[in-house]
Amino acid sequence: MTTSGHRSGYVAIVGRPNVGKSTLLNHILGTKLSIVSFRPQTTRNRILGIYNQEDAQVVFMDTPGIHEADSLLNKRMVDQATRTLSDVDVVVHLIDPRTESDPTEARIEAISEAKVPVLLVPNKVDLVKKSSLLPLIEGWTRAEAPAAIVPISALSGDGVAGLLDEVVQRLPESPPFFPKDQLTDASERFVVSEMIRERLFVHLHQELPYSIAVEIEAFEEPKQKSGVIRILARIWVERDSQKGIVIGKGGRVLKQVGTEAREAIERLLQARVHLKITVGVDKHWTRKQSSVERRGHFDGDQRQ
Ligand SMILES: Nc1nc2c(ncn2[C@@H]2O[C@H](COP(=O)(O)OP(=O)(O)OP(=O)(O)O)[C@@H](O)[C@H]2O)c(=O)[nH]1
Ligand SMILES: [Mg+2]
Repeated sequence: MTTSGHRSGYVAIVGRPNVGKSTLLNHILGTKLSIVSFRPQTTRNRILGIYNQEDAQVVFMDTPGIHEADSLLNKRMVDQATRTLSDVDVVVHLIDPRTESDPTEARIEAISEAKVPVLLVPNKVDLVKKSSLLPLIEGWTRAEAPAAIVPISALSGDGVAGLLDEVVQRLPESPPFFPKDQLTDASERFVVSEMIRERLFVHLHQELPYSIAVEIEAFEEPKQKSGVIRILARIWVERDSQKGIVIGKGGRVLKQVGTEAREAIERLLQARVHLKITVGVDKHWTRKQSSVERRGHFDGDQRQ
């Protein structure tokens, strides 16, 4: 393959929690790689998703939402997002036009100070009137001086092709960094643990999802190609009382989570899966350095 005319680069997708970063990555990839929920702070790690077209490879990095972090776990998440800003070619900054119309309040310093082109992307435009975008765009142009402004709906895909064009034209000429059929650098184990965590985010109430980590304890490939993949997962909670809630009356919650997660994992791995989930207690793990590193998959686990 000749490299002339081929562009490659790294692109960070950043913004406040819940603005639609993971939804955008999944839409671009045409597959569900990064977990999505209606709750803020769903994504905990930097998730790398590789988009390929004939003359370009874009390595997108989905990041945790940037916010005022309190707990050790949250601080670690925000740290993952802001550190990403320094190793990319382009930054895609998603904003929610409903809650971030005023850039004097919503501006994130670390993004404004990024040394690479920033594309400002008002997302969820399916939920707002077109006329409300104009003043917003004027304000943000003054505040952040973005290289371009591209309104989109990550959910419907409206505007996403235009955003991809804006991204690709700003990447340097370079051969691809990854094989052209590779989707991510995350391990199957990590992505599988995320699918389970997403279902917990959807089914558990209030603060409980934020106390949860998922660990894959065994992942057995089948002996024959058409066989069943056997996965043993453990859900970690912080307190004894949380264990019962995760299991639910008569095991109902855990059963539902398990069924839905198994279906998602089967779609992802294109194989039949047997999934067994148990629940363990690691007291106050979100406040303990070593547990946050291990249970939060910050210690390089995604790439195992
Ligand atoms: N209507 C509408 N909803 C959207 C759009 N994009 C995302 N959402 C919804 O917004 C919610 C949050 O989406 P995520 O993709 O998880 O947001 P995120 O920025 O990755 O959130 P964190 O990982 O928590 O920082 C989900 O309920 C999505 O379905 C959009 O363009 N339109
Ligand atoms: Mg996310």
